[in-house]
Amino acid sequence: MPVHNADIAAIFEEIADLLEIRGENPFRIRAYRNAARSVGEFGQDIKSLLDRGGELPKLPGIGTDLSAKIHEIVARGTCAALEKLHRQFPAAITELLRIPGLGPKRVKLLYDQLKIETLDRLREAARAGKIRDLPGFGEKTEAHILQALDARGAESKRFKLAVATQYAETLAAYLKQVPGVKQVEIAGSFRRMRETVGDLDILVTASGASAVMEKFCGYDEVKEVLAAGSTRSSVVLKSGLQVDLRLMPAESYGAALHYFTGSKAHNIAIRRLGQEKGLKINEYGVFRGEKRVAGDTEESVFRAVGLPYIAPEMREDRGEIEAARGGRLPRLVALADLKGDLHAHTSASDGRSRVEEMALAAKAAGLNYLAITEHSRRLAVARGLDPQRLARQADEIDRLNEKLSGIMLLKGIEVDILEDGSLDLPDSALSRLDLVIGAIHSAFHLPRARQTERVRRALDHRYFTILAHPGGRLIGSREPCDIDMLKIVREAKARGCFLELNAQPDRLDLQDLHCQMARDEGVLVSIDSDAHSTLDFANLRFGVGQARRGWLGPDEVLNTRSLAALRPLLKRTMR
Ligand code: DGT
Ligand code: CA
Ligand code: CA
Repeated sequence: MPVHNADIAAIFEEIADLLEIRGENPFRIRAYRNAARSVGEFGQDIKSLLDRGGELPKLPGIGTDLSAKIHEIVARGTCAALEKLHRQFPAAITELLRIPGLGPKRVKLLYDQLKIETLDRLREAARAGKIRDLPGFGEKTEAHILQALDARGAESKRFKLAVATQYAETLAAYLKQVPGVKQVEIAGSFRRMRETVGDLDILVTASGASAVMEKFCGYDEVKEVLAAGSTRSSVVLKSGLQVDLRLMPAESYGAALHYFTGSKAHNIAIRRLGQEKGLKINEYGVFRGEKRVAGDTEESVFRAVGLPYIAPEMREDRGEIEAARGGRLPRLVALADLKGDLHAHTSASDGRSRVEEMALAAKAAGLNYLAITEHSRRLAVARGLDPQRLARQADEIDRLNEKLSGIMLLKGIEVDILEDGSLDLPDSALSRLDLVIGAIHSAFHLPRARQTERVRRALDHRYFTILAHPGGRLIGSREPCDIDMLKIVREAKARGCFLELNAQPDRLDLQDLHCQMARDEGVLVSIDSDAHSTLDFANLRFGVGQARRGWLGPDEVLNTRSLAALRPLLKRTMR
């Protein structure tokens, strides 16, 4: 049975949830949650690694006990610890925890008193007015629960890009080794690097005799085959992710790749261009009458309509066709352009690796510099730093820089922007740092004018350098703050400040349209991992994808600069 990192992570999360409902020791629960995150964010597929005879990588927060569990899960698809908990609680009960306002205590109460163990039962009970009488609930809570249940039903299931990547890359590797298979490409929103994908669209070419369709439908992880044909099949994986596979003749590969990469709006615009030239464009090729004139490569499709190649990330019909026609297509930033990372945590706050380990991992990821930016004291849950601890870390960084080679550490902080726009640490603590990243971690719901003014004041601060995750959203769980982003971009420009594009898979914040806005206004964007462990530098690729969707070129990204070129930009005196 194929088990992906995301599956292992889900099992650890479920164990943590069930332990929480049982009221277990918080440290034990936290250990499982950390392990889930550690595994979920690991850049390579653990099962494939073990299958190839490799060793289990040293993951942060995973000791002997959890390692054994990972081996067990990889081998059996589950583990005894979870099975034991399932004997005590129904599995579905953890779904109740996903309802906002329902913590473990309340879920336990619902279960003990009303035998509620599924979302359906919860809805019934709420409709029947049975929940309001439970201790600590009340009519208002009951109404909130009903609202939350309705909101859930309305939201269709999309997968975060990083999660989809785990499934997509393993499946593509599996398909590539089927005899006769030549090309395998994952098209659709995945190739356009959208922050979430609805389903995967995979394109394959193969020699005549290939059994690729049978192999696809027989893939161990398939839960349901929706359609099985000789050139087109659709399946649903156990994770719920749908995958469409199309087998195309080699001469149509480019046209098909273009068609299935989308977006639909971009395709329609290209097809219209073709019509103006008397061409018919579909997934099989570009035709003049009956005659095929292009379509073996994507380039040939663009060439047929008189355009240069347009990168997949730009294909949203947001002006890319006009830009291509006018010879104004930007050269987009690539992962290899990044020279450093300006946002990372260590075990001094809520990270899981030591400063030196982070430095070495950044170097191994091909970076020349790394800013250490812990949380500030206000964020107590993350063990934020006060001025004394910050000063001690600065000393440590100075010492490490003496001894490290090939990587330079910068001294920074991710300081909380308080509700009134002031910073959580005094000037005396900030003055010694190379850069100050400011972020909102509270009062997300201020009205637009106040939220905007709050950030504007923060930017005004003499030591402020980069606004971290400017929108404040968490994909799928927290809407962005209501803020006048154009105003913020302009205020940043006026002060020589920068905006971050945070590459964490559930942030990807700056959003693509705001990247374009920053570009138009001439504000540099810093693509940062916000790494909490040595593995998180792998997320930079998703940040780069988002930047490309926002049309950013290397010059428009702050951390493509060499350290020598960066330093003066960070200095307030130069602004
Ligand atoms: P998703 O899956 O919702 O994240 O988004 P996509 O873009 O992957 O959309 P999907 O899977 O429905 O279709 C894949 C691509 O196929 C889409 O990007 C463009 C192309 N496509 C689908 N339907 C149409 C259509 O009706 N007309 C044209 N021109 N292209 C289409
Ligand atoms: Ca799709
Ligand atoms: Ca599809």
